[in-house]
Amino acid sequence: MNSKGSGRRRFLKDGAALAGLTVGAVRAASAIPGADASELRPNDPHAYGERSRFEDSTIRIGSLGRWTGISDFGFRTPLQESVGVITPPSLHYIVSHGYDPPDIDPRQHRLLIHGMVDRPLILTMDDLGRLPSVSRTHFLECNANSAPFSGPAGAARVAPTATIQQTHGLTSCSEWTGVPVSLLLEKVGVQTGAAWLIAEGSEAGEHTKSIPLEKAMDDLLVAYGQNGEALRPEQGYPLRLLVPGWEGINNVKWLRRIKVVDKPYMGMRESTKYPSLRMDGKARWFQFEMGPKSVITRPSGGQRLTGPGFYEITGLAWSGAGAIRRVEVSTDGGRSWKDAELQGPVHPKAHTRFGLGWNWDGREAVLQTRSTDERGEVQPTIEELAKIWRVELDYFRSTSNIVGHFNAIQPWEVGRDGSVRNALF
Ligand SMILES: Nc1nc2c(c(=O)[nH]1)N[C@H]1C(S)=C(S)[C@@H](COP(=O)(O)O)O[C@H]1N2
Ligand SMILES: [Mo]
Repeated sequence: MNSKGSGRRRFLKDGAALAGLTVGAVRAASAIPGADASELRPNDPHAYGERSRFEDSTIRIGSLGRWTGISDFGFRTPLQESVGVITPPSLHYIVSHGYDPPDIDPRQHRLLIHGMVDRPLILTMDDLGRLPSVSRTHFLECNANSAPFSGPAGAARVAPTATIQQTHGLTSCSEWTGVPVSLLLEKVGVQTGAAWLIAEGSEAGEHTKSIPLEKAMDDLLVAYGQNGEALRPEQGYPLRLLVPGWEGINNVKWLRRIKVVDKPYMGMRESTKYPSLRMDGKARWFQFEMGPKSVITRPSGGQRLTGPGFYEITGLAWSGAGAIRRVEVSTDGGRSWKDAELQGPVHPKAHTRFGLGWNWDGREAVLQTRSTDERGEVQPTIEELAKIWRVELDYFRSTSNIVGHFNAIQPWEVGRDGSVRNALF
């Protein structure tokens, strides 16, 4: 860390290295030999690998998937088949508010950083590639993940037959590679009085989000890499903002502009869509950080145990506050709990795989987990969540608002026939 930090400072002091990165000094896209797309993608099935024809998991659930534009809640990670903590890019969930991914040529793409800064910058992808990079493992989660009512594309209330892909599939975890936003902000020179960033995407709808400067200086990245390759178009190719641990909406895809300002913009996301309305008519505003959460991925809803005997109960835990410290498993509906084993390394603000051996005796059982993060916060039951929200328990079961930040403990009920059902709703 330290050596990296001082290296970065050296790099910044070396003015010559960044001399080209100023407004007006944008270089023409460099001539890459063979940069024609057809030449870059030879027609050879082994040139870019495919999985075995026996593997068929996808992010598409039945006929869901198109509401407006590409998705809005349609494409969810099949967590029931997940192993380890990394989501393959092709199985990353997608939420885009009404627009297909723009077809961006990285040689034409620019990132503008301006507003309350001394030296505004326009960066090419090449410029970004010359800066010191970091790679960090972080989850992304839509704030609507696990909402009891999953909206038009989810077409209804979460049913007892729902799979984990339906209930929890709006989260994925990747190793992201990019440049710390703090480095870029140091370079442009943030003026006194500045307190927020406004980040803007390149799609026709210009998705825009306000983010506090303090968070930006802490751990934001502009990311161009995802699990060892360039971002997928659906994930924001060629550049996205990564806002570790905060609700998905902040992670602006197809990022083209960061404006440094003194106040948040009360845009559509800040004012109408993202505050959650409560039963008493009040609303929760500016919630950013995702709370501690965990879920058993195997066995989970829709799966079937093939007979009594040994099974490893395994799943994922994560928290926007930092690292997961503890995951407890109950096989009796929450009466007793045992500590699961965490698979290391445990990355902060990342999916963390846990496991616990279990001998199923063939009788009905209710399996559930609860996680604790490094801040000591414990994942709530649905009853506790209702108290935190100051709503009746029934609110979660009856509302047709999308309940954001729903991180209640998820029970799965194992029947005598080995079938597994959602026991929360
Ligand atoms: N430009 C842009 N960025 C966006 C969105 C969008 O519609 N446009 N959707 C946001 C929402 S609501 C979520 S949950 C995440 C989803 O990221 P993913 O599609 O890579 O999983 O992207 C966020 N960034
Ligand atoms: Mo989202």
